[in-house]
Amino acid sequence: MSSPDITLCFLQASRSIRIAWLLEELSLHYSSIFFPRENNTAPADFRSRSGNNLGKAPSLTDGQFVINESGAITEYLIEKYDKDGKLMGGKDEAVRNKVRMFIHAAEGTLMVHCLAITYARWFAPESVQKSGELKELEKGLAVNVGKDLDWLNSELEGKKFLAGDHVTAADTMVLFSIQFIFARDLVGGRKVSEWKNVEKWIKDCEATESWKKAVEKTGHKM
Ligand SMILES: N[C@@H](CCC(=O)N[C@@H](CS)C(=O)NCC(=O)O)C(=O)O
Repeated sequence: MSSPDITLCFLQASRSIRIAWLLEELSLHYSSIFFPRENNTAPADFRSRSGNNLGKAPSLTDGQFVINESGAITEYLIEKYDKDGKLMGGKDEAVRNKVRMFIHAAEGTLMVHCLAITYARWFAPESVQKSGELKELEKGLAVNVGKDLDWLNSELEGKKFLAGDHVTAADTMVLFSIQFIFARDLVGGRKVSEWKNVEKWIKDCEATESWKKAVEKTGHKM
């Protein structure tokens, strides 16, 4: 196979870091194009340069292909370049099933729950913000986020990473969701120290050489 021609369109403080971390784990050579945020959103040229018509990050090109959606990019990269299936958890079917579940839970459960709060903050009318009703709404919405963290904490019992002793796509997908929750205070003011296994796992993920390289190469900052 000729060497891949991979470019990651990287938006600051975004899910793009999931893909940079995965690319580092796979030891793939890639270029990263950095886009700063403008008023919280992707800049106008992101859409045209990335080939993502929705204007959302991350977006990846590999030769003739443009792939969007962090979960789909993850599956694409693993299918194509992770021939021994290490990032999917190896040969054990139960572990692979777990990794697949986390790949989807990262967006389909974790981000859904915490983004409900982000969107309420962004879009609630001023009257709701000022009346204290937003705080009440946030409190209700944060219950789901707290339950997600309880679940993750129990999944991590006795494990260094989500699927065992090495990084898999479960970690590369889920870490951003969890960092986002605490960086944006989306669990009712509760601190990560309440979830000891999650707290340790975040540190272990951030201590991997692959994570550090991904951050250095892309310029990622929450
Ligand atoms: N489900 C998509 C979500 C993509 C998404 O919403 N990305 C955000 C950044 S984390 C974005 O591009 N925001 C900029 C904007 O909406 O302008 C994925 O997992 O890739």
